[in-house]
Amino acid sequence: MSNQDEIMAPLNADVVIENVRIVGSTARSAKVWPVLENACVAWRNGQFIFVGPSADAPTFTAKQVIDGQNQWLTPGLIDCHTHLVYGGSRADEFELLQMGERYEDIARAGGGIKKTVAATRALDEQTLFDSARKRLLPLMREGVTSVEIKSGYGLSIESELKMLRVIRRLNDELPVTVSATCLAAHALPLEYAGRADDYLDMIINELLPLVKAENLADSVDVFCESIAFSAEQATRLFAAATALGFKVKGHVEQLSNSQGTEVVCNFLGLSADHVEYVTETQVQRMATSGVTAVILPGAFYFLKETQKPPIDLFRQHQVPMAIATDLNPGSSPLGSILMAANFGCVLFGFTPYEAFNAVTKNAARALGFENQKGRIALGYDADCLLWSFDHPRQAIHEINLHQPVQSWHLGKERDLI
Ligand code: DI6
Ligand code: FE
Repeated sequence: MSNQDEIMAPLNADVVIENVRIVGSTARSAKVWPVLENACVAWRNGQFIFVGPSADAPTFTAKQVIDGQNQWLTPGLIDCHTHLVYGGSRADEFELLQMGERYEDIARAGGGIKKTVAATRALDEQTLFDSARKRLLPLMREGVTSVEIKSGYGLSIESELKMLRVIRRLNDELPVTVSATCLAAHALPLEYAGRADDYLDMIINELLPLVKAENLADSVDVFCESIAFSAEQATRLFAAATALGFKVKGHVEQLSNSQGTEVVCNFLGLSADHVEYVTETQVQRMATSGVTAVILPGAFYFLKETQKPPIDLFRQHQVPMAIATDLNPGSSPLGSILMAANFGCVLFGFTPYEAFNAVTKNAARALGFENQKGRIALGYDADCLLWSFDHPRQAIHEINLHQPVQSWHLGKERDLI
């Protein structure tokens, strides 16, 4: 066959969507939405094989052709930081707090993370799976096609493995991509009170090799904070984790500056998360180390914090910013990525376009998916959403008023009723 014939031959596609508007991926500024009007996309085997103006589209032989009716097609949303697998509820503690009790007293009486650990340990794997599925579905209905989920409420070999198996099952049984993170270094379990280094030894010498052997996690995370683990301990953990081939990331500078950011940067980690107390020097380190800032406005809101992450510094030093829900039973019971994006705007000053990128391409980067997800582009996974709004900024502005009219994960249409 000559070259000419090859060009003329119709392209085989599974699905073609004609007549849509697409948010482009290169903007002139953080204020101007780049838009591709009259666009056409096509995919085969779960990956885009054409994205561009309809006028440039080749002829397709397609199993399904959809008229997009000039509606918007966006990439699937990505929630890159959640703790949505857990047992029990902490709504009773919220009630006590609102009635004037002090957080420290509640925690001392066995509340807080300890309470969630006890409740999570008590559940069998199936019950834990069912309750997590119930929390994941609302995110998916809103348009989430990739989500990161952490362990960290087991804090024992058996219970951490149970959580991680549930997380893998969510990936295997639901039409969503789940990135699994081992956060055994979330808090010190009661059995190890006063023996943080022994607990860390257990994670390093026993738990992580088992997690690796069963391929139960992609990354390892740590809560680096005065009330949790130190920068030295985080360094020890990351050295072991990277030696086993895990990617690393950290909960850092949330409540104080504990120098966790430097540790994430030293190990060229995926992301530094929370980062309310980060300094300009640390932001510069993040920029040169390619570390994404994951901003979690839900925890800031629920904890009634006042220290905001320095988003101007991230802009200035061109550190990509992602936004995530941090969905967890205590500090961020927030099951909406679009509301998290809205909080990023209202609480921290993101522009709606920055917030949109923060829950799509920058969130993909925070998971190491930057060449695969978060954009509607040639060769990328066909994770995409068709919406009926007039403009995507509406979904960031108007809380709980927008859901995709159609959604696809790896090229397959999802039915999420
Ligand atoms: N930072 C937080 O805000 C949460 N974990 C963490 O590392 C708290 C999680 C909880 O309260 O259950
Ligand atoms: Fe978190």
